[in-house]
Amino acid sequence: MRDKPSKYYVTTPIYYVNDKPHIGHSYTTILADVLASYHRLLGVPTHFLTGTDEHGQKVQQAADANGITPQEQCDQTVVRFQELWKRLEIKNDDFIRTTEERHKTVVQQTLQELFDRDEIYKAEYEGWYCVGCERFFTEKDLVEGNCPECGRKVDSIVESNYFFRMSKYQDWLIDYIESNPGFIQPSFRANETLGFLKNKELQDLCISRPKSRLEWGIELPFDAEFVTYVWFDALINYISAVGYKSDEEQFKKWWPCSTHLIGKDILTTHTVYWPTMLKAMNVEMPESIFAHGWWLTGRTKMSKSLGNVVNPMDMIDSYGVDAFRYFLVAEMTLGQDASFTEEAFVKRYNADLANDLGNVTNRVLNMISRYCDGKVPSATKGEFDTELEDALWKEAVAVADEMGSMISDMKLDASVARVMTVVRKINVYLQERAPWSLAKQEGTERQIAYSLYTAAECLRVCAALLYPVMPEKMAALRTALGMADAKPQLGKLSEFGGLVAGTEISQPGALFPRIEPNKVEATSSSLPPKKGKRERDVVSSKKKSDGAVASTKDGLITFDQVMAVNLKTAVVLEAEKIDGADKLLKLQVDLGDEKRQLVAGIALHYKPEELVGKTIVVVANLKPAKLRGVKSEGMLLAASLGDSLKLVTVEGELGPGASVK
Ligand code: ME8
Repeated sequence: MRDKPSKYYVTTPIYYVNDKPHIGHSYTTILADVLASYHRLLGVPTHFLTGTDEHGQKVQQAADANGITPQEQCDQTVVRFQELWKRLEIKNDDFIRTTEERHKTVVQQTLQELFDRDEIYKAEYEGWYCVGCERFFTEKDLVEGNCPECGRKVDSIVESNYFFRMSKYQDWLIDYIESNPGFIQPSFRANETLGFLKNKELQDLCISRPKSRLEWGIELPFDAEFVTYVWFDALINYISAVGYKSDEEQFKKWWPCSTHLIGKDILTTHTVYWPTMLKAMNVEMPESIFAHGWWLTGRTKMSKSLGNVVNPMDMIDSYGVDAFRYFLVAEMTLGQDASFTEEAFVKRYNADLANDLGNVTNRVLNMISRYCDGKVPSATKGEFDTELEDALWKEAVAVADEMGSMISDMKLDASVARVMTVVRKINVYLQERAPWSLAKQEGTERQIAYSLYTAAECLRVCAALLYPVMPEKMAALRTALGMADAKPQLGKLSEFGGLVAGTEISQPGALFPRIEPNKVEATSSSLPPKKGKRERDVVSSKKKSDGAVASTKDGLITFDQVMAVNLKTAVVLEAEKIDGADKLLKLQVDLGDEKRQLVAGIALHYKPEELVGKTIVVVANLKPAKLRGVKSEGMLLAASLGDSLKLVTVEGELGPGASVK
């Protein structure tokens, strides 16, 4: 593990309030939240800033289109960002709006100071302007006569404006980037900026807009005819929010920023404009600027202006916050682009969360219930071999130790993948150690206890490491494991013995219920279903008041009614007779993402030992009931004719949890 930093200050871009947020905005904000949470849990003083960029032409245009004032546009849209961050469990320490006085004052003071020092001057400008990017370009910059950034049409403009002497910092900036390899990350983005700086003469930056063209902005303190260029205003949020020119102590505490997280679309503004502005202001450089890739729809960037965005609220409604956060972090290799499809979401959810993590959680908790009276067992070694347990714990410690460097190297997706390998190893370990077989032998209580304690300890480590990504579910898992504090302390992870023997565990229910992939295919291609679609699919059949599914007058049922029955394959793990009930067998079955107990009236047709290992078909959404006082959580399917009865099975190797349609 690397040394802990003495403090951690992370920022997201401040988002334009011209439209509602989409998955791209959620992604950057979730990444920042994961990083902030990770550092907080390590005990590092942490500050996480996000906010909204409320000035400029885009906001003015949106307001005009909506028939409201720009301030109304800001006030109405900012709420949508704030609400989404709340739903996404984002724990930012501050939220800055650039229309706030605390920000506007700092921007004006900065402008005045730079103007007084001749870092800003007035000149007549002739050039090309892109409204979309809100940037000026020279004739040479244009690509086939269009904006070199977004490809849209540019307008010819001649006007007086104020300029920041950015060009004089060109050599300094090249040198700074070259001598600080971690400053722009990933390194290929540093090369991109260097390529730009080395191949082109840097121009001075136009930092004003005449009010005759745009009124919505911060007025220049030295010329009331002009407002500030939105980027010059916006970038300053990173320091105005932490006390620059207003609270020296706070500013010293947090600045320089540890990581400015941005999308690759705003690389130039952050790696050329911002460092040169800071240099002119005599303010220290941020430690790093990390540019991630784009979420694409097909091959195109998901963006508000292209209208191909996925609404995060729909995804949360359908699949829950934690699953959504997990997918975004796990699916995109940080720095690269990734394509968003709901099919990919469901695939990863079922594989990683329902099958691996959900399954191992159920197995560990169920076995502790069954073999250890529902209490965390004590782990005392004895006359038995603990090689498997030692190896498993070593793996958990290794991943806990590697986490620090993976986080500081911004390998968030890789760190999640690494934790999942341990989750899978716990599953493999349980299969190998087979506590259920040990339970059939005499005098194995201590070994079973040691085995389940080790598995639960490793699960505790995984839950702690995944906590920053899935705070709700991992808190639930920790509570289920009997941990008093729902929040983990990451510094103490590698000490064996975190779980307290004798503490009662609880059953959290299915943490990650499996999603039926064919439901998704039926409802969408790449975009998510409308609000609550998945839930609606499952419960859409007409119900009578007594809860029975109604059939139509002709005795036929609808397709929806058939689809309301959730049939799944299950593997029989254990089977035994029930005392005093000749016809009944009690089965323990594996449903892929959970274990269940079934009671089935098949004792006259099958011996218990014949059933173990068979793949059967089970009604998985049947209300639990008690048969002869024994709980049954589902029903198996069997075909009968006369006296004979045969279980419904599936052909070939499908395994548990497959949906039967
Ligand atoms: O640029 N994939 O605001 P903005 C991934 N106000 N991330 C995406 C994305 C996508 N398809 N689309 C947007 C601005 N983002 C300025 C920033 S900062 C001083 C001023 C994310 O609302 C990504 O973080 O256009 C990107 O940089 C940001 O949203 C742009 O948000």
